[in-house]
Amino acid sequence: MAVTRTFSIIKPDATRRNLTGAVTKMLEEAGLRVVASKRIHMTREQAEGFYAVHKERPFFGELVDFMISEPVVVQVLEGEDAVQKNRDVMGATNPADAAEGTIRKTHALSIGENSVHGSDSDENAAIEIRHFFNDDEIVG
Ligand code: IDP
Repeated sequence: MAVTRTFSIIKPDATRRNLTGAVTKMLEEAGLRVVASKRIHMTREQAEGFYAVHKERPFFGELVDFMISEPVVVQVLEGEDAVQKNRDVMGATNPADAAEGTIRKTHALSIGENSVHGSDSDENAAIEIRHFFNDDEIVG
């Protein structure tokens, strides 16, 4: 299995509750390595651009308002099959459907305030990483 990268966001509901370390620990224990990390307060433009794929969905406005409500921690994660590994440890979008031991089952508050984002493909991971990080900020 190839070592690849994925993009992660620790969302405002988690940073607000001081769970950055707890979430990162779960990512690391799943076999992912944090090779870049920064805490930012997203602008509305950044959040709308990042979630542009969802702009026709009914929850788009709510999602953007949430993502800019508090700081987030954006990270690049590296590991074998990183995209899938991260999706596995994140759990289902709705914490009510998430498996035991996943980040969302453990920490998420609702389908919207669900603690973490993770890229859904290698292609999107590359796009999302470029959205937030320069090459010299990623130290593998
Ligand atoms: P994912 O984050 O598990 O990949 P997506 O379907 O891509 O899930 O949705 C992106 C984000 O939009 C979710 O993580 C969640 O924060 C938000 N979201 C998805 N569905 C709903 C909803 O029905 N109500 C409110 N927010 C939602």
